[in-house]
Amino acid sequence: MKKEIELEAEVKVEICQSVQDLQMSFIRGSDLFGYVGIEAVLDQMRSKMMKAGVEFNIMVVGQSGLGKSTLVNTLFKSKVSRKSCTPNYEETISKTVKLHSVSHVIEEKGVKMKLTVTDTPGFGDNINNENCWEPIVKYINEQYEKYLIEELNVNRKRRIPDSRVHSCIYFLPATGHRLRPIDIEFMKRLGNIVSIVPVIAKADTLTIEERLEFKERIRQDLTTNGICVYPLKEYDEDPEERILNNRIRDNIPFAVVGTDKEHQVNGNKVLGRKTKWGIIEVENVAHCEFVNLRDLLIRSHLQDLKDVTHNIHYETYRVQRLNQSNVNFSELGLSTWLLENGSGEKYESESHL
Ligand SMILES: Nc1nc2c(ncn2[C@@H]2O[C@H](COP(=O)(O)OP(=O)(O)OP(=O)(O)O)[C@@H](O)[C@H]2O)c(=O)[nH]1
Ligand SMILES: [Mg+2]
Repeated sequence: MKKEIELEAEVKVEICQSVQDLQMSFIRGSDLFGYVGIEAVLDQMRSKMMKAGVEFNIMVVGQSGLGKSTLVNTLFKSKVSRKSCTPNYEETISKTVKLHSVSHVIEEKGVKMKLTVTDTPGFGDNINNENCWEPIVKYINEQYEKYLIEELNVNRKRRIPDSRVHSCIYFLPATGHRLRPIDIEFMKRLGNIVSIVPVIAKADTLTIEERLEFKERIRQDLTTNGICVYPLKEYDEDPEERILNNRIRDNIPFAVVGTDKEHQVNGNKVLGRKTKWGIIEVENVAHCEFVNLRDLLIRSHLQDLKDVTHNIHYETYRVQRLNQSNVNFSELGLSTWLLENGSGEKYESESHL
């Protein structure tokens, strides 16, 4: 109650300062003679949201052969969209050679989500891996640029299509040692432009102790090298969120296992990797942390990831871009032209709608 009165006083001062000669009176719910229905705004927002749907874009990045493409398939074949995709057991995953996006529209309880996952070619195959982050950084910035151009357009669309990367899953090899210089360099660059969620790839190759110790060492290395990974402490909005996010921060990087195969376990079909000594169940929290990753991305932090992308990363890009070019329409035209005609590359995308 005390807090409420303080808050009310604060709001009054703020409003009166900003709007002079304004008389304000505050009526609390309990003082009302009847029900006005303010809370119904939540239903209105829900209904609008259900109609509009949600767009969410994930990107997978890391050294070649760590299981990025496999994990993309795992995401689509796991509970996220099991119903909406037809498993193709014949298909084998081959080496990814170019940036490639796959979209699925997933519907649950009337809410539609267009989930797009961008798979990237792995780095580390060349003798010289200098600047191997450049194509990824370029792709991420190009999506900001596309959004910016739409936003600045005189006849802009009511809903700007959003291809910005909301989350970048960064794959670390399960070496059991420490972060490698190449991962440090890569993540340092990415951390400034996108929300990174680091994961330990092929975690089935580590024992429980090795996994725990490796995770601890990675957390130390991330801190000592000043690498920004999601969720960042400075963006926690309240103590409640801080507690939730601290739990995630204490648990990253998630040790994941990927597969695109289903097996029978106790009469149930489960996504897993069949080995000589048994089946590693991808969606079993006792076996690996794939579910923790999926829950973070979809169940608990999807909206926050979108907000951070829009309010922090895109905003930084927008300010830099407008300052540097002092945007005028002729330049805008040029940028549009560059994007449409390929400032170089065109990326492949595929939709399963
Ligand atoms: N043990 C184990 N093997 C995995 C796992 N995930 C994928 N693999 C295997 O690792 C190999 C490479 O997997 P990909 O998904 O093609 O790896 P990638 O990171 O996409 O590779 P590039 O496209 O070259 O960058 C395949 O043989 C997979 O079956 C995992 O979690 N554990
Ligand atoms: Mg691949």
